[in-house]
Amino acid sequence: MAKNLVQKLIESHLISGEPVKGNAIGLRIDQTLTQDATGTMAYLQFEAMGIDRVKTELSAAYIDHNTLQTGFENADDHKYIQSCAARYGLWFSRPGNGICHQVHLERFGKPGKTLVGSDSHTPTGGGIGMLSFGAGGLDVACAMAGMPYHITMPAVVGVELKGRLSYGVSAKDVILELLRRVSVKGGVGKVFEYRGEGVKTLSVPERATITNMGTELGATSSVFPSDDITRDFLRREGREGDYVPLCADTDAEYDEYITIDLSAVVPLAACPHSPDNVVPVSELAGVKVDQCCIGSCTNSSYNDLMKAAAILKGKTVSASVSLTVSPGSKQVLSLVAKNGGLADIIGAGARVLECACGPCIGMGQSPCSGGVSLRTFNRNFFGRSGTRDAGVYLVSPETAAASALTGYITDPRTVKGIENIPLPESFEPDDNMIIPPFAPGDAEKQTVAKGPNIKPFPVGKKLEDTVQSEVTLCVGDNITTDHIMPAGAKILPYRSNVPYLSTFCFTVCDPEFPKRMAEKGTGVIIGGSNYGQGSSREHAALAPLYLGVRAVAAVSFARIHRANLINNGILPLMFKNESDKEKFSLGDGVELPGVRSRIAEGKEIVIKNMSTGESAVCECPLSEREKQCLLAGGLINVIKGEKNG
Ligand code: MIC
Ligand code: SF4
Repeated sequence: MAKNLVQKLIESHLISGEPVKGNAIGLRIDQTLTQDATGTMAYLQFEAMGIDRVKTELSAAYIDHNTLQTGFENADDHKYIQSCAARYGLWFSRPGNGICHQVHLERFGKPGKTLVGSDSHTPTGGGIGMLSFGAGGLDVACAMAGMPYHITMPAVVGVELKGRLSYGVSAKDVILELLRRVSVKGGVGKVFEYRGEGVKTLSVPERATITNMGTELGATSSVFPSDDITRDFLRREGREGDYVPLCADTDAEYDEYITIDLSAVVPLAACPHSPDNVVPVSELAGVKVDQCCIGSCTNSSYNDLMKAAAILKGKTVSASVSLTVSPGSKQVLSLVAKNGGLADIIGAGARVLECACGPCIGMGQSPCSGGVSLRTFNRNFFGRSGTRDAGVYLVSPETAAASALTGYITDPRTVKGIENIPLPESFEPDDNMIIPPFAPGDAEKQTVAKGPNIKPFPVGKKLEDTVQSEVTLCVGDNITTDHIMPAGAKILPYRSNVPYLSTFCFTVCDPEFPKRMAEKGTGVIIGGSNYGQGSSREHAALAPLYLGVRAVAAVSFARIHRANLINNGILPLMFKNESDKEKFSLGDGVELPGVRSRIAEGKEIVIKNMSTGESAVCECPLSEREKQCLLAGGLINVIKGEKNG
């Protein structure tokens, strides 16, 4: 039978389950990556498993998020991660070397391999034909320990690309077009596989922009075929040997079909506060801009920056705009410097930041009060920029650069000079900022360095037969992990200190939540649809666990967050009738009678409202493995139980 590329990649890595849509499957994982904001927890969990050395083909640890060091905390985390890499056989990418997804694509990613990363944008690897997933730290720790990665067999969407992009239109506009059509929840349970003639017109960095931001669709992953363009990219990276051709069979079938005519795509922008709130840039023309930020794992490649440089060349950034540029990697920055782009960027008055996530995760550069910020990033969730009343628009580098010059949102098709920037003949790779794994024998002699801010992670307790609790928070649809566990320069240094971090939990929605939880010691959260969208940060489950959250009852869940809740023993319950959500208000006493046996038997769960006498029926579809996790109070308890006999 003819197969699509996703089916082929899954079948070549299948360890358990039938690869039929909706089934629980386990996949062999070839590579892992972590970044520093989620890495500390992942390595603490890996250490708790008592494994001597990573069991993957390749595991890499990156420092790219928490690079603003206003105290000892981030520096201590970097040191801890570096020492774990040395001790357990990982590659270590030093701070300054770049954003994990960009560097992984440049130096380590291989077509046909599987990759799990403790960052939701890990599907960037799909740009070179990898099957790559974002996951919570514990799932990455398990993959490092050689365990399979468990997902629900996804539906595969065949995205047929036709034609080629017109002048001033970029790959960013393609994924924004998809977000406009599909929405931030339209991709849940699906992998987007790109195909068709238009694929050949896109370079690897352009493909990676699309697979990177496929995460905002809620998708499990996104993937492009591996073809001559992939080979050419790898050759320029000095890695042609890593190339393998991969594509779908000619008459392969898909669960869904989407067609995008690249020549009909126009410059687009996602308006505040959601990546799917997309309109043509031309409709926003004339909106006054305060800040433009070019960078992030979505748009910080050599070509992205050189295109921006071509627009900025010989001009000056508008007096009312602050323009920042953060290159994706040391490789990008070096080449842009060598080829004159950096001089044009600096000459125009841009503020050049280090090769890191930077403003994308609120590590500095918060916009002014009520400001309009145009960012080439992938997320514009409420409050993420660090300025609550700022309006963040997601755009292409061309739109950001053009607008930075005029001071108003500007359609890049109206500016001249966006040359077709070719890829450099060689990316001139230099891995001097990547420390290779220590050899067995040497690795065991390395000691792990744990600073005082690194505290043990919380562990759940065995699920009791009846849970008695109280509604401690009611929230609406599309709650992001940035609502649950905000990031930013002030809070991120505490990613290794869950007790302290938890004092910020949900404060974006309700400043009293942590205090209320501390008083009650137990709680149930009532949510809407697509609860937990966005980041893979396990902290959005760890902090609620620490505070005593027992269950989240919502209309639906985002994939990674649901997995993180289960891994940490928090029940993800789905209202059978959406309107039942209205039966619960803040402060209502609730009871989940017989919940332990009902979970074990795969039955529906009833939530009784003890204050009003009403009740709601919830579904909680679980694989066998997930059931065990919830019954034991989390995956760590299951693993420990298995080890002890
Ligand atoms: C993000 O873009 O939100 C992050 C920061 O990269 C997160 C990871 C984290 O919260 O540390 C992600 O996307 O998973
Ligand atoms: Fe970093 Fe932003 Fe990419 Fe997350 S989305 S990995 S914060 S650049």
